[in-house]
Amino acid sequence: MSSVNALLPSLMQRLGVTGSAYSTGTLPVHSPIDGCELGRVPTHHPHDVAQIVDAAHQSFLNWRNTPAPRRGELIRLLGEELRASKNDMGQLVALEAGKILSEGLGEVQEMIDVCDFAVGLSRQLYGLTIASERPGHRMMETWHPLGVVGVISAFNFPVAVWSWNFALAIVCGDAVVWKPSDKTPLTALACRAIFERAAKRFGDAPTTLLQVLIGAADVGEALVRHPKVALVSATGSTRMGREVAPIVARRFARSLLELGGNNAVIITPSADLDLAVRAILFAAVGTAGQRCTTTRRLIVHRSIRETLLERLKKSYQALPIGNPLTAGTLVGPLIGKASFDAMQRALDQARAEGGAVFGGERVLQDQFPDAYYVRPAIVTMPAQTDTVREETFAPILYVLGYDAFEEAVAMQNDVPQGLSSAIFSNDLREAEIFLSACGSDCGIANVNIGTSGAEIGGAFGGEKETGGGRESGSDAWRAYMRRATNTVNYSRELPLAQGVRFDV
Ligand code: UN1
Repeated sequence: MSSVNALLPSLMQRLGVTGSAYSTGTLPVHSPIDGCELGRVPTHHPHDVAQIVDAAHQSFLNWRNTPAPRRGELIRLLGEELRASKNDMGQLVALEAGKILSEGLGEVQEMIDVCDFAVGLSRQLYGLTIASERPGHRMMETWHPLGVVGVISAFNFPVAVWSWNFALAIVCGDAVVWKPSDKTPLTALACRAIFERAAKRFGDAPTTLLQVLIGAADVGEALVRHPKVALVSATGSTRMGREVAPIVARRFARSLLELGGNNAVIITPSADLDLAVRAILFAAVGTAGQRCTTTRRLIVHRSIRETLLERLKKSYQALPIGNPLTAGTLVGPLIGKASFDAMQRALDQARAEGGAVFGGERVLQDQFPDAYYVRPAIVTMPAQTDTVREETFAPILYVLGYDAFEEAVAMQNDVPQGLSSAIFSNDLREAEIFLSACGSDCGIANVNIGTSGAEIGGAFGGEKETGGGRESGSDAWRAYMRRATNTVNYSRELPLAQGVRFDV
């Protein structure tokens, strides 16, 4: 037993997951920290899905009649349970996804924050009243629970992204079937156990409000195809989204997609470079480059490119890379070998396209022969080539130069993805243009902060190949409800709209 999986049993016990739940199955779960096997989780088969969705639908039929503020109470209790489990859950995220502890804890905090947000929302799910053109009539919009929500989440935010969907869906009166990444089923089992504690304290929540589907893509596909799944909220690669979206569209259900990003930071001549360097480091190498908001491109004014590059390279050389559970580590492992191979392939392609690669090599191989630690890479590119325009889920930062500001904005937008973006500038005009209609085309556009680490209060998501969905804060709740337009006639006449006469 490695020192990593020795931590697991007591952690899982405190979180409320019994040993058999992760030791008696066929799906092996490995820790990216040292490659050790953490457990073997029982999996579902695609033909189990129909029954699971039917059970969720039964819960929905019942739950939709519970008043929304009372539904909020369940999420308030979930927030309390998450607070009590924050340390353990943060550690489990670190063990299973390889995040440094501070980021594991941050992810749990993100869950707590969205619970608080959803509790407030549970008293604010309101629609408009609209002036009717007819005398003695009133029009209004009402928002009703939608049905069963299928949540498909990725390994890199194994619990926070689920909670964005779950907390909102539950206060909106829906039931959830969750298919976590098959790389991170343990954190999903722990979330379920935590939720079950909240549900027990709540008293009368339907038992199948949350069901966890463990398995490979075929199980996810069965979920996506099921006619009773009213909304499919899927987070992951653009390739996955391309498969999911047409299936959901064919049955006229809804999808909420949060797919790939290729996030850029523009560094202008007036930028505060101290601030910029710190922000770039967190966004480019944090989570070992495995956030969908990771900074993948730097578009730097040529007058400061060399200065910035030198500072970045110096910082990159000093990065503490290693076991994410060790205090002081800032860069943990990649999720696995396939990620490492994809990174090396991208670096080779970048070289072939004229790029100069700094870093990017595997490190700590002697200490961790079965895990994949890399030195984050900086790649100076002559132009925005095909490789730069692709999202590689690894810490590669492509550096491009610009002369005219319009050129920088055009370059930022000239990629297929549209998730997050940022500008570092103390020039008000540049900053405002970047945020304007002719500026960044992304769902997230920031000034003097990096591309990653968004708060939950804003709507999260992006345009183009990022899929167009918005999750988490703002009015993202509307995706989890259906809207009805109601016209009420309180007169004794029956006037028709548009002045139509139909006298019988
Ligand atoms: C993701 O990588 O899928 O803004 C989500 C951020 C986090 C969420 C990332 N709050 O980086």
